[in-house]
Amino acid sequence: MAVILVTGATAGFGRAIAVRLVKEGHRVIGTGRRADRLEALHRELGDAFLPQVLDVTDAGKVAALPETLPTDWRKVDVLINNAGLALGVGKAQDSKLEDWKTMIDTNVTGVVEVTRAFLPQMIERNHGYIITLGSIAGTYPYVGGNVYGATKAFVAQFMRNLRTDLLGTLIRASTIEPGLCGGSEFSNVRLRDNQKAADVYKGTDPLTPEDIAGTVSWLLSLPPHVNINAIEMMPVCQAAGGLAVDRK
Ligand code: NDP
Ligand code: 8X3
Repeated sequence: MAVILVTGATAGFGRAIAVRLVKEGHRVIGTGRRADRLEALHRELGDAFLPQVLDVTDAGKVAALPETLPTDWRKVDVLINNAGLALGVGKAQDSKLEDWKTMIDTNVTGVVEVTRAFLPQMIERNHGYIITLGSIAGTYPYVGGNVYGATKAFVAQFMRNLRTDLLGTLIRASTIEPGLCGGSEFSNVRLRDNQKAADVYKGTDPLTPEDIAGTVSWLLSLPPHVNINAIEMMPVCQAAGGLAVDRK
């Protein structure tokens, strides 16, 4: 059974992943900014869950995390870079620069810094698995996807390059790229409006956080010589859109 660090375990995918992996017998370190949510999860899951308040945009705290973990939690076998967010659905010309910076700080710099913090111990042990949440938005452009999609394209290429650098080691690296997924706070955060967020999923049968947790669980069940580079997953009710044409 593994020690697994899940960033962004206070809601949505991260929470579902933590719950599933603890139920499967793993020990899970769950991070996020909301201490009350982490404490509630600790009460629910017991001592197989270690809550760690962490803002992934706090570079100093991220770098210090491996050494500040309790000694019997320090050998992290699996890192799941899940914390992330989208802010806004406006076109580039209508978007707020501050929102763009927050997405880059969280989805790009946060992922890079957390990964860099845990790589040395994985290299030292020649053992480990890094799984990062990308998105279909990193592959398919859509109106309002601008910087969010670009951060997820970064994640996809970062993970491909990481995998290349790790060739010759036993460390694995995978990206999960989901499409429309309900049951998380993603759209509430993005739209800053709970009614509009609920409307995003009206009439659809979207993926669920449990579907993502199941995918993580499947990845972890594979034999150690198998590396899944990337998984793109959508609900049956979604498909990649066609190319846009402006007709006068
Ligand atoms: P949620 O909003 O439900 O959860 C996001 C999690 O990220 C929360 O636990 C939040 O914790 C954490 N987080 C955000 N910012 C920070 C930060 N600065 N420091 C630490 N933690 C942070 O979203 P989802 O579960 O839906 O999304 C999880 C991941 O999956 C994201 O990377 C998202 O981009 C990606 N994704 C989501 C899809 C969807 O449709 N839902 C589809 C494809 C990809 P807290 O606020 O407590 O810090
Ligand atoms: C979330 C999926 O389509 O809203 O990454 O960008 S989408």
